[in-house]
Amino acid sequence: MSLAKRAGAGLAVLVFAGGCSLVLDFSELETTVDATPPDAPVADAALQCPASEPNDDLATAQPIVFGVTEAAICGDNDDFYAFMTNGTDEIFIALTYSTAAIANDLDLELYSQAGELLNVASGIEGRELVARTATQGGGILVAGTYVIRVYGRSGSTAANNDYQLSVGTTAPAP
Ligand SMILES: [Ca+2]
Ligand SMILES: [Ca+2]
Repeated sequence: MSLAKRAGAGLAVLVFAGGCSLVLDFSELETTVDATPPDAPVADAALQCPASEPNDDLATAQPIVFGVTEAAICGDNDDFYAFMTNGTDEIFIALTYSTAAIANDLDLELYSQAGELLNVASGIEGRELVARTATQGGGILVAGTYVIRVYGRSGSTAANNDYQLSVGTTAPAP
């Protein structure tokens, strides 16, 4: 084979030394490549709204394991998540969301299972972080179950935003 050249949209022609050629049609392949990759951010918050419902109060907090949870606040209620810790690990909770509109700002709170508010993160930069270490956030959490609340800023019932909630024992990348 001596040469490969384009022969128009979606086509390639391979010319072989013997004089024959082969036309390859990539049109269908190119269409497939345009499809949204599976890890792309979800553009429409409504798509994620039912993902973890109902989880609208402390009592119905959805149990989660350490890792990343993707969901959305869709104007009508808060999202609550419960996790367990062993009393020795540092705990880092990071909430990331779009800042395209201030009305869709999201905030983050951490509660004890009994409902005591322990930490609040309520900035407007698209990323809220609660860290519980020996020197941050009030110290290492004692062993037990805790509840995370994700909600529209100032209790807004109009917030409509996707988010990623990361919970783990190592500090997330800045
Ligand atoms: Ca909810
Ligand atoms: Ca916020």
